[in-house]
Amino acid sequence: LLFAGQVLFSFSVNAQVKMSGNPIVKDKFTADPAALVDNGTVYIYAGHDEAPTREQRYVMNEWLCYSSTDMVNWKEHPSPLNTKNFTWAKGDAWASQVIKKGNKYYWYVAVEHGTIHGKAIGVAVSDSPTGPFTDARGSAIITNDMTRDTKISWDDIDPSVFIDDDGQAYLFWGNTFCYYAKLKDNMTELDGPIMKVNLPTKFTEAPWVHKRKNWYYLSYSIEFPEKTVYAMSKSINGPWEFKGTINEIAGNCNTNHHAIIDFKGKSYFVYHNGALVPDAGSFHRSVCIDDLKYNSDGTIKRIVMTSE
Ligand code: FUB
Repeated sequence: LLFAGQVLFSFSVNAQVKMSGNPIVKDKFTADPAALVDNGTVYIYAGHDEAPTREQRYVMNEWLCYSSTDMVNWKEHPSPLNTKNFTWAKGDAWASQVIKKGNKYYWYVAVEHGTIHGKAIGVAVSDSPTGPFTDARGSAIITNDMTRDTKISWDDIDPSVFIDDDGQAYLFWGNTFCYYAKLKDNMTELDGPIMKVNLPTKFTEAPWVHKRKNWYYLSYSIEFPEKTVYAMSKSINGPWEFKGTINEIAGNCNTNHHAIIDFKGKSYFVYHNGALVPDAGSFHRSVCIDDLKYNSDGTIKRIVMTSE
């Protein structure tokens, strides 16, 4: 017996499936997408919303990985990372991002710390974009610090990593406040102090940093339900000028976590919404992809969310 809208498991791990539209994964709930382009392939890394369909809470134990060479046919890989891979963590496979440096792939994740109250950020490493990944440090790179800015224990979430043209890597993250710090060449240690991004708007969470034609873009979620907005700067250190909304509230879902990539001459906005099972709400999310287009001055046109 199926609940209305319950997802059927219709294909197996590693299957090559032709997805005919959004959401790109239809056999399970996927959230907080990050995207990586590597050697002519797009990899999507997502959290797995595992709560029973009627439960309105996050149950997230593992991250998932999908790849495509044409943005239409997606291959599911065996889950390359689980909160259990971080012995110091006690659960919550929240938002993450994978980046390549040299021949290694670094996966930054937010999890619940086992002994320090609150969320923390860890990093795993692999020789392959599909894993297996192992904890790169044996400890968190960022832990909750009640003295830093907020009195909340979940402000160290949503890591987003960016490598500038000169090879310097930066880690951005946050909830309520957006933080950033330089990373050392080994990608596993901070290189200098944690800084706060001065943004012209309120910030909720989900920063994503990318660069195009000498402009830095910082896109992020605001308000609840969330919409995705962005600011631009000529420097990674700001000042950031607010430019507007990229994506409206992704219907039927409180959050709107996103990634922005270029692939084979086009730009894409990767995000999640609650469209797969319309009455399942904010804890049963699904990754979608739509075209992202720039104006001639570098500003971003609003996303048109589609089911295509
Ligand atoms: O998936 C858990 C949290 O929900 C993420 O960390 C946020 O970005 C929001 O999508």
